Amino acid sequence: MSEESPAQRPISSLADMKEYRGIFSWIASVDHKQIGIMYIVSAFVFFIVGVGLAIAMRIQLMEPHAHFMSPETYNQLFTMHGTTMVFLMAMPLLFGVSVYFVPLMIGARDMAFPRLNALGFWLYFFGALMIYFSFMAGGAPNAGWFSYAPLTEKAYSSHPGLDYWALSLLVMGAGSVATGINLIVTVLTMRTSGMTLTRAPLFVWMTFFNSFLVILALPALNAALVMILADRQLNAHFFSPAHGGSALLWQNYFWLFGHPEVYILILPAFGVISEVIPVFSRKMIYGYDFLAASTVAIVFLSYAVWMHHMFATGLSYLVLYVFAGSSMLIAVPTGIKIFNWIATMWGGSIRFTTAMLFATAFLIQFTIGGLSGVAFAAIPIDWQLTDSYFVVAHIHYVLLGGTLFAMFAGIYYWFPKVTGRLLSEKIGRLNFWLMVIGFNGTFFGMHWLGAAGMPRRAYTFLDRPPLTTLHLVSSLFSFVLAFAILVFIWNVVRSLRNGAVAGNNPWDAWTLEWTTTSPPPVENFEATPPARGWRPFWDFRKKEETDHD
Ligand code: HEM
Ligand SMILES: [Cu+2]
Repeated sequence: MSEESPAQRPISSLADMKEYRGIFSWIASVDHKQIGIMYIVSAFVFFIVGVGLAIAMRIQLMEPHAHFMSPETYNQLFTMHGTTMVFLMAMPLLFGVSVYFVPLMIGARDMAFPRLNALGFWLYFFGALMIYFSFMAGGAPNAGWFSYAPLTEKAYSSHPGLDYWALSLLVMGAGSVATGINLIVTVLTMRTSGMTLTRAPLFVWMTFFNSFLVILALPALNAALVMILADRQLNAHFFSPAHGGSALLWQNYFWLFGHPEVYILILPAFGVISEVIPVFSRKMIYGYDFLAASTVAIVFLSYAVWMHHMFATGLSYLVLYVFAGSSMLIAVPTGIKIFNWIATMWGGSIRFTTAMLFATAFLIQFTIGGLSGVAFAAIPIDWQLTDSYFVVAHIHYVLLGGTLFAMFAGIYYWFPKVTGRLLSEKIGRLNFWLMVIGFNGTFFGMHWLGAAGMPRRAYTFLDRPPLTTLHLVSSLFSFVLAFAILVFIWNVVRSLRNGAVAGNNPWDAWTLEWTTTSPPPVENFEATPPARGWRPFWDFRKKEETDHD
């Protein structure tokens, strides 16, 4: 009986991989690529949910005095939207891309601790399910994504939503620390021969530094979450002023975590941009050393700025000045990066693929978000605009116009490696332009809304000319944004089945993940080419060409 050996058939899509067949092969997996895919898919599902919550809010805010939902429902929705986008979407998406690509880019067969990797994912997964369970257990958390005390006291929020919030973030926080440690050890110990740290791709550098942020920042949150649970369940009084506790203590804990967290959400995105821009400009990255070194500066400085979230709490002038100064300082290393990316594009022969379009939009939108951030570092501006829609505009320019656009660049760039199929460039372009228009239309006007006095987290507003018009415009464009995401899903579904077969290296890129098949086999490489420079695959092929001459 003759039997075709599956190993001899060319593998050109995930469905061809017999090792990945059946649900059990996923649940029991310790393969970094399967875990990466599970992170990315789960994060995307929660992204859709988070967008759904946002659209519901935008419907409520489409006209003044609307009754689409109650004020309490609105509180739950913005809390769940912010929490979902930060903890259930952005972080796991970045972790997924990191655990998938870091081993491939350094020429390793897996992460340093594959089982710990699986543990990190499942802690995230069940933590995420737990927080959504709160909707069925009396009500979702309702105190905002940073749950300021005393709103977390039982007297203010008696249903168990906030207990679910604290417990689920704690579970996910433990998983994040595990994954952070795993990534650090992987980068330190698993690099292929010849790949010194100073030859590691910038995405690897950024993930490496980012993991230090993760393991140093999340414990501050985890500790404070334990205190919230003690306050709510055991009648402790860490954060209740009426009983000698301190509400500001929570703010200090939260932002000592929270500000590094915003860098946790952006550094891997910087890494993606640092891979995409050189490949599609056909040039070496400009200022590799500066890009890496400025990241170290960001890591240190990000622990010295947290009180800029607390300028309105009555701090002493000395504290105000110190934190205003450090917050402006952190713009410098960030500005260096923007300069380096632009210098990389300068004079290059740019190919505006969908990935490159997203990367370019990232540069512009992230700069706008960065500038409104620097504006907040000026104390009087902060006093005027804090807790207004200006903040809502700022966070979305950084997290959506920045991180998410960078991740879309990464998805269009790496999708062929993960699935073996190229995404359609035609639908990609439609996806891109709808997203740029929808995003800027929804959020740019919010700067004005904030300046006009519209407070954030308000379920309705007065019928005054600038507010009524600006809210209506924002809501209409948010539908365009949601539609853009549907177009993306259509592209993914269509391309998984009928997309062009990618081959090993569709973009003529030069990092090691492109040396292996798409999708890569279970242990990634038959044999890894040693790294002799910053562009190991490129050097390797150059050498082969000269050898043949
Ligand atoms: C379709 C896309 C999105 C729309 C239409 C949208 C809309 C909104 C709205 C209406 C609010 C509440 C404003 C308020 O009442 O204060 C909000 C808050 C927020 N959004 Fe989004 N958003 C979107 C995507 C995102 C993404 C991708 C992220 C992060 C990666 C994000 C992070 C946040 C955060 C952190 C808050 C603050 C929540 C809080 O006040 O506790 N959003 N967004
Ligand atoms: Cu901050």
